[in-house]
Amino acid sequence: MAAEYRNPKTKAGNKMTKAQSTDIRVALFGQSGAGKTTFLVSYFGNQQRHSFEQKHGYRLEADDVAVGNQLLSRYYKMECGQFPDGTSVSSEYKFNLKLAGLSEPGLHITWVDYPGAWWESQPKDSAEKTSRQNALSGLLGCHVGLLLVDGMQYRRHGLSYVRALLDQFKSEIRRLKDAASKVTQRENFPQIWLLAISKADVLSPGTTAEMIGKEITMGAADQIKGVADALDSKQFGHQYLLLSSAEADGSKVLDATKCIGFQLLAPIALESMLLDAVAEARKKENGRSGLFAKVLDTLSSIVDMVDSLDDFLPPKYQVFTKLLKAMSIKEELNKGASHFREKQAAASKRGDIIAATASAMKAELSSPMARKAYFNNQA
Ligand SMILES: Nc1nc2c(ncn2[C@@H]2O[C@H](COP(=O)(O)OP(=O)(O)O)[C@@H](O)[C@H]2O)c(=O)[nH]1
Ligand SMILES: [Mg+2]
Repeated sequence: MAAEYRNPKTKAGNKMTKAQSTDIRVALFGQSGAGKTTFLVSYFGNQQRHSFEQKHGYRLEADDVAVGNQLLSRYYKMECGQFPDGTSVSSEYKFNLKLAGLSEPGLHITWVDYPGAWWESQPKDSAEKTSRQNALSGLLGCHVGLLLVDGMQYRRHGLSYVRALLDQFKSEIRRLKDAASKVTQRENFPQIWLLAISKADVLSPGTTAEMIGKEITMGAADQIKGVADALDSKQFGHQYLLLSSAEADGSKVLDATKCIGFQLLAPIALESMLLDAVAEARKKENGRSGLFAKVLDTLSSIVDMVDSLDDFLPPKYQVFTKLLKAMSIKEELNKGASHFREKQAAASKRGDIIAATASAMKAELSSPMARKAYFNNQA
């Protein structure tokens, strides 16, 4: 990984077209049946709704209209009680986050779905082998990895399920790394990881991400370390998120609009990138003045330091410099969501897309949903 950081002057942002700027790439992993397909359908379906925009001040649109329509028709089936049919192909889904009152998207979010069935079997023919290779190159370069922990299995089998899942995931990561080393010169797996408990609607009421996060951190410490080592990521196992795509009763959807955790993903990803940059700066400056690390560490007063911040961001984060800087201006999250939504509206009025996006993200992080559904055991 270190080699990637050696030339901080390479400003990836200069080469990017507008559409590619600030595209958060998230890799979605989970065994088959864990809820990936349903998640992607509901993620888009719920966040493109008019009532969502009214409340949150932004909405998602699909970058490709045809893909959006296809996801929507599956979402409307969910509204009629039906979970989407399974799929076994890997796909990329690109969404634009549109802030109310602004015509350009503030952020792009691309999901790379990696079929769980691929963990469990060898490619059945050369076509599948090729599509696995393509999926692999899509995974490389993702900023964030999300591993789904099936909430239903967790409720039934507890930690023994989690331990087995993590061991299986470790083996899959090792296989992927071997495959990646054959096609590219260096692997570039995400460094930031979230463990997401899917189907959170089936957990007993009152369950929080903190409760589950602490249980897994203690009860599966050895398996977490195994995956972290395989990924070469110190981050793995620190962040936990509750996700639910709908309220359901067995295989019937009761309410497709009752989802949990979705709107936290983009802000958590951005905040994690910022903290990752802090850690990187600290490593680099070890034994030197430590000025930049200190400045970043307080997450404050870096208003005039955009270019300097750039020097400390790994190239794949550099397109986010301005947005990360706006996110980092210290402002207590306990000011509450409505404070940040007002700031978002004011920024939109000025046409300041970066400030508006940062405020929209901070509103989510300071919401009651974040306190219930998100836990970082390092914070
Ligand atoms: N209660 C509940 N069940 C879910 C949820 N998401 C998925 N499921 C169930 O899990 C099954 C498998 O989900 P699917 O998205 O196809 O999993 P995938 O194989 O990971 O893509 C669905 O058919 C539903 O029965 C959820 O949010 N809540
Ligand atoms: Mg699926």
